[in-house]
Amino acid sequence: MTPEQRYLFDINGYLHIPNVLSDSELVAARAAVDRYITTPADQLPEGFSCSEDGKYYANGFAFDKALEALVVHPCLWPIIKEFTHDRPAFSRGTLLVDSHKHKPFHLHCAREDYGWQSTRFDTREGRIFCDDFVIFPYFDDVFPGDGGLLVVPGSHKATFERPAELFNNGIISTQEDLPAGVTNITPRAGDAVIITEMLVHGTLQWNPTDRLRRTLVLRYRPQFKNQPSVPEILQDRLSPETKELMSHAHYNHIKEIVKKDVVELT
Ligand SMILES: O=C(O)CCC(=O)C(=O)O
Repeated sequence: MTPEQRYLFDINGYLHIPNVLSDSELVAARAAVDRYITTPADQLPEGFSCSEDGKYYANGFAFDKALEALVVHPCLWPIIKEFTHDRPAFSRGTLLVDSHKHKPFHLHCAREDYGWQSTRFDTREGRIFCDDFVIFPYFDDVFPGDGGLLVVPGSHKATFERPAELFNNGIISTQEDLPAGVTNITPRAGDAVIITEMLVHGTLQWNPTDRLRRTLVLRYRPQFKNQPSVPEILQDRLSPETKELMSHAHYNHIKEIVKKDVVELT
């Protein structure tokens, strides 16, 4: 993690990293995403399915090695290790497909939904610690005016309750309604966005009718807090490195993958 990334994540609670995926990684990832979302439901392998509203594709990360590799992408791996103080675990990775037919997601965060004890953000020994964070690698361009991810920068450090009526009660449908203090993030295909679940976030309505907003929702926790939630049936598809990363482990245990600067899936 670079000093610039650490500084920005500390003050904002999120980080937008451009060009995480190379051109060939993006092409392979997009092909895998296309294949998942165009496969008829009754022909999908066990463990893969789409929600009724067509927005969430279960276990998208495990559908293809091009997607599984993103879980430990070399641009992200140092950050995953830092945030967990070298005790990382991956809990799940849904494929999110947002279209103009889907409703926007009201502003929310783990602290508001589950209480302040549920999630922590801290800095120690010159490093950031987060016990619940999400990485979104983007497969499509998002341009200003399109809609998509909203954040309230700095809200991960809030010590007061967010007044219910602030930010239009957390329901922000259009760009025109965007209140001061709320930011719309517009990543390009191949970029990644990282947020702590303590950050207040939501979405704007996706406006384009000819383009989708597709991203993986990759969720991480420290290994001693992790409750792996990937179904048993998918275990055989996964590389040993991913399985080790998903495993629950003691506070003092150092996983073999953590000893690596770069993790290659075997
Ligand atoms: O659609 C998005 O980009 C954000 C999704 C979200 O807020 C969530 O999964 O909690």
